Amino acid sequence: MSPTITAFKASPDRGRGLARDMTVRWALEEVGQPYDVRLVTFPEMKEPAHMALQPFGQIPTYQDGDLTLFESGAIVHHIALNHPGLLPEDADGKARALAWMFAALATVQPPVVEFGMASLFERDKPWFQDRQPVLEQSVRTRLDQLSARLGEADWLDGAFSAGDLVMVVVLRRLGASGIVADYPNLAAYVARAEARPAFQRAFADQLAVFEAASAATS
Ligand code: GTB
Repeated sequence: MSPTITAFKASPDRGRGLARDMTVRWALEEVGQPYDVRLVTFPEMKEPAHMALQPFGQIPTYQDGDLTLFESGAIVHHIALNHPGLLPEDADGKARALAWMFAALATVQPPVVEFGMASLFERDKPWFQDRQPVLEQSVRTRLDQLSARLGEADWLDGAFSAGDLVMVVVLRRLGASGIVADYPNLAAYVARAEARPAFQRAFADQLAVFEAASAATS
């Protein structure tokens, strides 16, 4: 039996691969695990059947046999632990890759999301002009530090790992802002990750879902 994940029936990101099912799709593609996708609407995500899988009424979820998981980071970690390809063989390397996953989600992502949400939803607010540079600086502080750590390396800690996968997912959310382009090594890091065949397959699959939903409503 293949695992089943959930994704937006019509993603608000218009197929740019920014919704979190992309993280899980990419991880599954990296390890060569086929999977099924169950598409859900926003109202369906708030119904009891989905809330039983995801207590916050969100996508993605992951079901494999008796196991149900939510939180994209936990799902990627589970996939990485159970298939070769996304974690180093040695215990210390595994622990460091996990640290990078946490760093992506707990240290880099918060300012990235706050900046993005303000750009989307607060442009007409009186505080926007004062607050946005502060939020942007918080993002740049983290990117300065990440850029310094990455240096000229291809990946954050040796071979490509789940830590890189999750970090790139977070950095991609800055795409429209152009901020990553100010950091040539980070821009190259994201491009290197996006060129991976597994990323390309995952991206194409989620885009096909969005295009089908658009065709159905036009
Ligand atoms: N921490 C959870 C995880 O990593 O799994 C976060 C999951 C999450 O935020 N899910 C979002 C969701 O289901 C979709 S991905 N939202 C519906 C709701 O809360 O009611 C976040 C997302 C949404 C849209 C864009 N976009 O349009 O660019 C990007 C990212």
